[in-house]
Amino acid sequence: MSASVSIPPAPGEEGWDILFTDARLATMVPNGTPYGALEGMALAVKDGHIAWLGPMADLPNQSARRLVPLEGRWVTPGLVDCHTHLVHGGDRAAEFELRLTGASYEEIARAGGGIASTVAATRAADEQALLASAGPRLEALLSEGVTTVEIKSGYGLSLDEEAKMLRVARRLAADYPVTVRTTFLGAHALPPEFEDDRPGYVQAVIDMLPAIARSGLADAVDAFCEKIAFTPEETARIFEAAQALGLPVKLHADQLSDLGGAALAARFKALSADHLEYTSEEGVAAMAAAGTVAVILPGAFYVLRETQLPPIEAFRRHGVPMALATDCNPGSAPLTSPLLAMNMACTLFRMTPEEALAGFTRNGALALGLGASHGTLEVGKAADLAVWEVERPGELAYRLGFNPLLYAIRDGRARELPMAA
Ligand code: DI6
Ligand code: FE
Repeated sequence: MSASVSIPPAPGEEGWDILFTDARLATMVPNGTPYGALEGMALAVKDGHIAWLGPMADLPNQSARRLVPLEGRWVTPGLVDCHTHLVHGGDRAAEFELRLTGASYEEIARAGGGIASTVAATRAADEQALLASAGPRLEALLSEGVTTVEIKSGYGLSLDEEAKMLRVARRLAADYPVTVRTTFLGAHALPPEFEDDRPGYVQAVIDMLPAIARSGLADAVDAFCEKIAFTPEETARIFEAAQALGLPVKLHADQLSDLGGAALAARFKALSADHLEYTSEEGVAAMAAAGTVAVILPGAFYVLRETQLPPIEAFRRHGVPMALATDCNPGSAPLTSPLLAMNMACTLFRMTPEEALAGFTRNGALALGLGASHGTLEVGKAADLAVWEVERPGELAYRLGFNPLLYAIRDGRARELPMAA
């Protein structure tokens, strides 16, 4: 077998860039087998895409510039972290301590701490400083196999400051081996200059949208629909404006109370509704009908010591795809470990390890509108792969604080290929 693949390409003949042999693939393509698993497989990469995938015995006589024998190791799609607030100034460690002495997230937010304190720190930081502070957080995600990440604005709360955050997110995409999708979250909180003028700020967000759309800095628009943030009516106005500009929407919905956020997201055919602890059966049904993905965020649930469980069983019954994400943010989820998020989803929410991995691959991609190009191992999709030193894929959700990633490949490129022949 290896003789047939080590022949260099003849002049004019295009060979593969990389050929992985003897792999176990968790394709995450629903094929009746857990994890869409296929064993004894080869996978070839060409021009950043999966060019061929099949049993070793069927491997065509095709040259490859690099041969990587995997010796039975498991390969999953590169992980997709579809909900983060990775770019922000400062931290909220002091607030963490306050909460430990009894103050609630809502009390802190109402007293001007919480998101508002991160807004002040983010406004005070220049792009270079934001880039420098986001870098290590992004590195932590990459070290656990993330190849696609969504990054929200939402701590700037003016056109210039939101654009600054989004530019930093785009810079991260240029500086690191990761695909970045950006989301404009102007409707995250009231900035201090609009403290007593909610309608004024909602209008200001609507007025920011055309410039945001023109700039190409945002791939989607999000809002925080909650008693401590924006009402369903305000959210709907912002979504109408976003849709008129051709921007898809997503929503922080039903995290702390049931405001009908899931149904609202569904009404706008949102890519996703996120959090969803308080979502009703009607909300779940509306999401199913609209094709809106449920993004489950166990990190925030854990940190805020919430007790209301998201309706996982209802999502299953209605066939709503469940994505999973870190929600990496300085307040409710200072979490940069997708593997720990998978464990939390299983331990706290009784999701299965397979659902947890689907949440960080196939369904994470769906939540970003990238279902056609990312999230599964299939010919034609991006060659985004993670290679793991595990005996079975369920181990990814099983351990706490242990990282079995050998290496990740994004668009067919690795920072290093330790086992390259
Ligand atoms: N929900 C969240 O999980 C984050 N924002 C939001 O709307 C929390 C943001 C923060 O506390 O800084
Ligand atoms: Fe969030």
